[in-house]
Amino acid sequence: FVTAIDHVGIAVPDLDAAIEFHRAHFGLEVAHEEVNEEQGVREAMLRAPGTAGTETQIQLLAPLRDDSAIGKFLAKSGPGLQQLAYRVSDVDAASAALREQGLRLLYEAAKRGTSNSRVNFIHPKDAGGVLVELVEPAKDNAAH
Ligand code: V0V
Repeated sequence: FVTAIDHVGIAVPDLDAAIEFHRAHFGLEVAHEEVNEEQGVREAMLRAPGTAGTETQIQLLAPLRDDSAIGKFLAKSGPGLQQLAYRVSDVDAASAALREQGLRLLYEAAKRGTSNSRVNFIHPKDAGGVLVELVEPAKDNAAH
C-alpha cells in the first residue's frame, strides 16, 4: 500500500536558519511552508530544483511549544532525523491493516497533515525505532 517515500522529517530549533542551511549547502528550495497548530509545528517542505511533483521532500519541523512532539524530541535527542513518511492512497485502510498486524498506530483516526493531507503514525517502538508517518495526500494535490 506504500506508493512512495513522501518525505523525511528533521527536527530543527529554528526554521528560518534551517531553510537557509539547506539552501546554501544543498541548493534545496522551499516548496511549501505552513503552521500546524494541532501538531505544534511550524514547518517547511523542501525539494531539489526541477523535481516538482515527483520528488521525495525534506520536511523541516520547528516547535511552536516546548510540550509539542518536536519540542520534546529536541529536548531529548537534539536536532536531527525525527520521522520517515510513506505515501499511501488510503490512510484509513493502511492504518487498519497495520493495526490488524499488531502495530500500534498513534491516532484512533487520521489527523490533518501538511497541505490538507491526512496522516497517522506508527509508534517508533513498533517500527524498528523509526517514527513512521503514513500520508494520504489531499485529492486535489497529487504530489502532497
Ligand atoms: C520518541 N521516540 C522516538 C521518537 N520520538 N524514536 C524514534 N523517533 C522519534 N521521533 C522514542 C523515545 O526515545 C522513547 O524511547 C519512546 O520512543 C517513547 O517516547 P516517549 O518519550 O514516551 O514519548 P514522547 O512523548 O517522546 O512521544 C513520542 C511520540 C510523539 C512518537 C509518541 O513524538 C508523537 O506523538 N509523534 C507523532 C506526531 C509528531 O511527530 N508530530 C510532529 C510532526 P525510550 O527512551 O523509551 O527507549 S507533524 C507532521 O509530521 C506533519 C504535520 C506532516 O508531516 O504533515
